[in-house]
Amino acid sequence: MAGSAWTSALCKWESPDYEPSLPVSEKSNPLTCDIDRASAESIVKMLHRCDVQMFQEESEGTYQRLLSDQVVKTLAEVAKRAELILKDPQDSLVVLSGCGTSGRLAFLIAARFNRALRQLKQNPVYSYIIAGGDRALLSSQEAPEDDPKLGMLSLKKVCEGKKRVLFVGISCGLSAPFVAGQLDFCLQHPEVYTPVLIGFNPAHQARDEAMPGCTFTFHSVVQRMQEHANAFLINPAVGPEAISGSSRMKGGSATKILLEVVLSAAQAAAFSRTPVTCNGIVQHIGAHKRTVDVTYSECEGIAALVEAAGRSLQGGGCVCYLGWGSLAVLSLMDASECNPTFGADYEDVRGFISGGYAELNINEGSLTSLGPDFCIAHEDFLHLLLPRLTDKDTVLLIYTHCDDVGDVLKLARRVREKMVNLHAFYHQADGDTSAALQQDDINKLCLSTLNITWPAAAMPFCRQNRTLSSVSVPQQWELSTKLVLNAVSTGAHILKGKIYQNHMIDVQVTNSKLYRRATRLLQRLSGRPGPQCEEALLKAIYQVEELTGDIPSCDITTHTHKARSRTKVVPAALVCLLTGCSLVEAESHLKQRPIIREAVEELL
Ligand code: S6P
Repeated sequence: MAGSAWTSALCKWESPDYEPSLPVSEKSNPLTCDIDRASAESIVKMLHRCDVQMFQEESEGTYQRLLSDQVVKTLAEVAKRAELILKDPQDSLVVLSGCGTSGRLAFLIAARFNRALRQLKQNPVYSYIIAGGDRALLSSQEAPEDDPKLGMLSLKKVCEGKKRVLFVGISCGLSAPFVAGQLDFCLQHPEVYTPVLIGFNPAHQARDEAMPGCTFTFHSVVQRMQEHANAFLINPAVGPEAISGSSRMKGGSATKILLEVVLSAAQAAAFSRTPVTCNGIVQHIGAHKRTVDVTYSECEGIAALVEAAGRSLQGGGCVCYLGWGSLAVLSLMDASECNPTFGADYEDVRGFISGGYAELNINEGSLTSLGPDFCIAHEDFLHLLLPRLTDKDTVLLIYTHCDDVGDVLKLARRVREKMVNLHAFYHQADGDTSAALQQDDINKLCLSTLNITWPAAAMPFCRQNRTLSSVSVPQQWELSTKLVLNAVSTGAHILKGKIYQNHMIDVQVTNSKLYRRATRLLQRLSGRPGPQCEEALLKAIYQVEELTGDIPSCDITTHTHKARSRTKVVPAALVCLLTGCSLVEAESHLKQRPIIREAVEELL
């Protein structure tokens, strides 16, 4: 796309006429409307442009952005609240909470900042909550997101006996009832709780839909927060997602950036006599922007991974991430998101972490008893998966030069004995040659190697101090790794034909947000009225040709519960709407054309 056309596409979504009924987080991104027909390299370039939108400046009269004065001011205020708790942690807690990706990031950040405190011989003050409990860190648990009471109860439990709590609720779409229940509870107990909400829609776009057993909506909670002197709303717009509604991508990245900016500033103020300032916050956000740029400057290397993973998924193979340290946590997260996002099987994309649950260190300990999909150690990979792998599958090693590169090499050799489709993705400081020989050996074993080299000036802390620099190295590696893995899994599913334009059609309809999104998508693609689309969706969910009995009068929770055991409901409903055929015929049409994009294109 030429320069000016690109600039106008970059900002097109901000126009009041652009998909006016949708909140920013659900709009489709004009930059990616052809992503379904793009090559691996073009996909990566499109994702780069979308990510750049996170850091765009506020244009007058439109949305507030990451670097808007008000956002930066609020970030500084929240950092000061966190600083107070760090200085006087007795009976106090900082709780980070969310659903899906937002909850996974709450875990990642709470774990890292607690680790930093322990290194300073301080007691941990951070706790995380994820809807659905720890199993949701590793698998798709979308239903608990709809339960405001569950959110409230889990917050109460974590905070038992505490006298002061800084609560950070994360909901990218300002929509999750689970988080709304928690914020409502905080507002009712201001003597203990200071509520903070992180999301990426303007306040008036917060979801205004009744929730089971509640007199409030997410929207009304946000309004109450706006009127409350002791509540904070951090909600810059970051632009629509590359795949509509896929908030694991920019929403997740921006959540990570915001939490790190706030908590790093608080830690530096509490322990390094560096007061929280707006300028410091702006600098820190700028460093994250550079991380995005450095990462995407390796477009070719990322595209090679997208292509390899895409080929594997197309050929019925799988993609395995073998990671070390916190980068492995990001790989577990990325893999777990493929099921709800692309309707993928849990075996399609899997993550493994060196050290398994001992390294992960989650609230509930080891979850291996839940079944093979919860076996996440490298040993599990070697015993359960490697014997079955062939050259059709892709294995990706993910590490940094601060990890045990000798161990990486050992594992690379084991994998290579079985299959050739092995790739490496690692971070390194410019000029760091400490593991050069081993790295050479790894390179020889791999079909492709993506090496992101970071300027040495930004990396003075490798090994020794990985914690308190305002722009710490792990933060850069992690964000960079998140971007690359999101590109790999999203790109691979696009190449597999799972996306139509920039919409995920085969979305799992497992909570109310996804149910509404599915209905809207059917309307958009079929041009039929909403009620007719909802009827088609329900027929596909219940697998009936006619809606009889009490199905139409059941609530969304009942529908989404039923949908859990069903696959391809949205594509089937779409085929019925477009052709007028029966559900049985639609399902057989989809069986003959498993590539959803082609099945849909043929009918449109
Ligand atoms: C989205 C991801 C979901 C969301 C979850 C919470 O790509 O698959 O699991 O993270 O639905 O969304 P939100 O808007 O409350 O942060």
